[in-house]
Amino acid sequence: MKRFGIAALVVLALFAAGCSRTKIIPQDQAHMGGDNFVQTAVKVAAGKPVKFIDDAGGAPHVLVIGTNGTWQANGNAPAQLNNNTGLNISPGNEIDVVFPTAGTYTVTCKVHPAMLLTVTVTP
Ligand SMILES: [Cu+2]
Repeated sequence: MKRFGIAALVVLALFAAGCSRTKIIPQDQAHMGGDNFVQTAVKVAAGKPVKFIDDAGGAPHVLVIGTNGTWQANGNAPAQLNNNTGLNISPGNEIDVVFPTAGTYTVTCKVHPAMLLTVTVTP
């Protein structure tokens, strides 16, 4: 019985350690590394913000609506992302961007053209 108790404690401790390492990212958060989106898709309801979070060091990201580092105009997209200047986000910063209109959008980075995020905005 004592052995079982110790074994159970070990299993519990390992389980707790495993859980604390598993980070669940909310669907409306777009985390960025030095040159990538940590996850490639986010989902949000129309009128609610996507939180763009630059967790890493390195060059700032310059986010625009589009693909391959190139802005592609989309009248339904948030104004902050829908221009060729883009939204600057520096390491350590986070910026909320409200998507007012339902639809599917892609966000890329002018500095890192391989960055691609799909934003699904539900009605
Ligand atoms: Cu970037």
